[in-house]
Amino acid sequence: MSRSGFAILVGRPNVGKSTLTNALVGQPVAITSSRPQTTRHTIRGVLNRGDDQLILVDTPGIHRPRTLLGRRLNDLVLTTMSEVDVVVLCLPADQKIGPGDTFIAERLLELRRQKLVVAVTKSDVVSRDMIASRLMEASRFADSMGLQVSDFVPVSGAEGDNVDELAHVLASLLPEGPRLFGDEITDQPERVVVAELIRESALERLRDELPHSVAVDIDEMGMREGRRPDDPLMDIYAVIYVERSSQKPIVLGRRGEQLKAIGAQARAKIEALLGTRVYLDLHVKIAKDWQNSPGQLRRLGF
Ligand SMILES: Nc1nc2c(ncn2[C@@H]2O[C@H](COP(=O)(O)OP(=O)(O)OP(=O)(O)O)[C@@H](O)[C@H]2O)c(=O)[nH]1
Ligand SMILES: [Mg+2]
Repeated sequence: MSRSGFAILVGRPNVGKSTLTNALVGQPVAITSSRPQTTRHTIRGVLNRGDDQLILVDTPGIHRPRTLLGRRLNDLVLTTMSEVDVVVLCLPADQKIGPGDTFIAERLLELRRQKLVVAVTKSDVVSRDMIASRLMEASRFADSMGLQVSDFVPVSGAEGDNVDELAHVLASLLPEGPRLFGDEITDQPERVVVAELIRESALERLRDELPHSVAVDIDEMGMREGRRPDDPLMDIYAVIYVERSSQKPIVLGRRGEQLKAIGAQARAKIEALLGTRVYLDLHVKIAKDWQNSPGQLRRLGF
């Protein structure tokens, strides 16, 4: 009998959840960056293993919220956790377990039905001995919290180490049942993926606190009419929103060079994803204090 179901990856910001999700799926479905709080949605990626189907749910890092957006994202993760089959708590191998993990573990105690797996992530950045002691530490932590853990798996999403083993462990914990998804690898609409790729390019280029202030919205997206069938072109009109007027010139850069570079980088990624040439029209606008404004959050899809 085949197994199918959902496994959610949870943990503090920046512990490697999205990198691991992409590694498990085998293709990028979630953007990643060195900045904490990169992921802002629950993102589903599908892995078919023989007859089994494992649906991974990447989530925003759970953190002490400083904005309305932060509170919404925490609530989103906590609600989504109660709807899946397996919860994967991600603890990075290069950091000690701390109060942020305790906060998450307390939420896990409230779950009834879900199986729990601990992934010790970023295993490539520490020695074998260190991995062993992290696994022990994680096991003591789970005991002290009163958490029942089905398995502890060291893994590196970046290097691919032990990713298949983790997939095997997760699939074995799923309920029996037929596939829930067809051939798609993610449930995200194309325009969401495109907006995320633009935001990823902005995150890579912008410094300091600015990445948190950026949101991307697609105004319009469609094939250009009147093109030869063998040379299609997609038009994409997108807006990068910042929170304050002082941030706009930073995103634009001198003579608009920063924005141009963000656009060029994003366009290459979008063309690779969609397999067609793209005309990307990017503008910067101010959505005043959007992370704390219910109206702006709604408009931006939160
Ligand atoms: N060396 C190493 N780096 C990793 C690994 N996984 C993630 N990283 C790096 O850690 C940083 C954060 O990775 P993400 O996958 O974006 O982390 P996340 O948990 O999704 O972060 P949020 O979405 O902000 O909660 C990025 O710079 C990654 O390149 C890993 O297995 N090994
Ligand atoms: Mg992420």
